[in-house]
Amino acid sequence: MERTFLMIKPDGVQRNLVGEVIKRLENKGFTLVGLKLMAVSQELAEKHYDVHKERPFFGSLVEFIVSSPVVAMVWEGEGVVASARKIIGATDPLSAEPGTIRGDYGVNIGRNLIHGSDAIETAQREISLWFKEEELCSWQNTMKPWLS
Ligand code: RTP
Ligand code: MG
Repeated sequence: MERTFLMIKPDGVQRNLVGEVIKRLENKGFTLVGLKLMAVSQELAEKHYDVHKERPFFGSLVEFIVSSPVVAMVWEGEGVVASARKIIGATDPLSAEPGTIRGDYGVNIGRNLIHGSDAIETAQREISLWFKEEELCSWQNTMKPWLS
């Protein structure tokens, strides 16, 4: 089953949007398979954003990610990589559509609340960068027949 890596950035945690983000992914029908609140090391932040290392915003981006805890998550489901990117919205919150996380809550490109893997291969790389295999749980919903 397809998996993606999402990270609620320091601004999302500080603005108490952790529950809201999780709710939107749960409501869509995706399955949470990994979750941790963590302080990020300089090394991990630099590796994660390695693709942007020549960009002018790289230093301030890494500095922001290590400044305060983040919530790292792995979500599972059909088409979850692309779908989570849609739920998150465009990079610049001022261009992001209402109804998306960034469109509803973001105000600044450098404070856009959440990261989501941009492709299946990127997701695989990011999941193994942020999580050990034993930190991830594969599980099935066995409550459905019991509740309905
Ligand atoms: P992310 O990787 O965080 O999910 O965001 P994204 O794919 O939508 O955007 P990306 O191009 O990968 O950029 C990574 C993060 O860098 C910051 N950024 N600042 N012009 C700027 O100042 C600028 N451009 C990008 C954003 O926080 C973006 O999420
Ligand atoms: Mg990106």
